[in-house]
Amino acid sequence: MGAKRRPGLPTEEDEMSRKRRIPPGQTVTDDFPVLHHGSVPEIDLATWRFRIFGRVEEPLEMTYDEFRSLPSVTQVSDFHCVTTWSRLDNRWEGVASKELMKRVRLKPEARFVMVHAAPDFTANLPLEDFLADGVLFAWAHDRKELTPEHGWPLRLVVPHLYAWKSAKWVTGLEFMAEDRPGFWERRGYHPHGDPWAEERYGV
Ligand SMILES: Nc1nc2c(c(=O)[nH]1)N[C@H]1C(S)=C(S)[C@@H](COP(=O)(O)O)O[C@H]1N2
Ligand SMILES: [Mo]
Repeated sequence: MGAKRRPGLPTEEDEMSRKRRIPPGQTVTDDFPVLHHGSVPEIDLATWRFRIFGRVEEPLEMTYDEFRSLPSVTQVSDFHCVTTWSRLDNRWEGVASKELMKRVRLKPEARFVMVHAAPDFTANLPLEDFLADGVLFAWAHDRKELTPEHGWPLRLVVPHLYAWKSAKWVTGLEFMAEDRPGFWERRGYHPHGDPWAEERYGV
């Protein structure tokens, strides 16, 4: 059924659907650029902790082994950096935000989350964006363990927002009643960062 495929050659339909996945003003790259503020932190798994605090009934602290033993998923998604490169079909492996949140009881007023990461990095998200499909804490990319420069031992992936929300070297989550700007948001980036609406800078 449908159009005949010549193996290895993309059909016109493939090209069209690929184009539909590229937000306005973005250009696809096959590389995996490394982008962050500061230098790659040195992380010791023995002392690494993931902390959940703020507007929660009980704060939570997890070791790396505990985090890695949570039920994991593999998800393929696109990655859009505000500096205009997009990388399609990234295969991430890790723990879905929804899975992690089965272990957390939020206070009723919790509506936003501040993602905390090394070195001194933060990114804010509305709860519904944090809990969206495709959001996960990843330790592997394209079947390989993350490299230090891409966020090993753990990074957040929020594929439906610009990649500055996808904090590398995550260390915890702070649940908040009110929104507060994170690292880039304080420096002029948009508080939300939807690539389809080109929420790049300012409000
Ligand atoms: N901890 C931390 N995470 C970060 C950043 C950062 O400066 N510090 N930069 C973000 C930005 S702007 C982008 S585009 C992506 C890039 O991820 P990559 O280096 O794996 O491509 O990481 C995001 N995560
Ligand atoms: Mo970015």
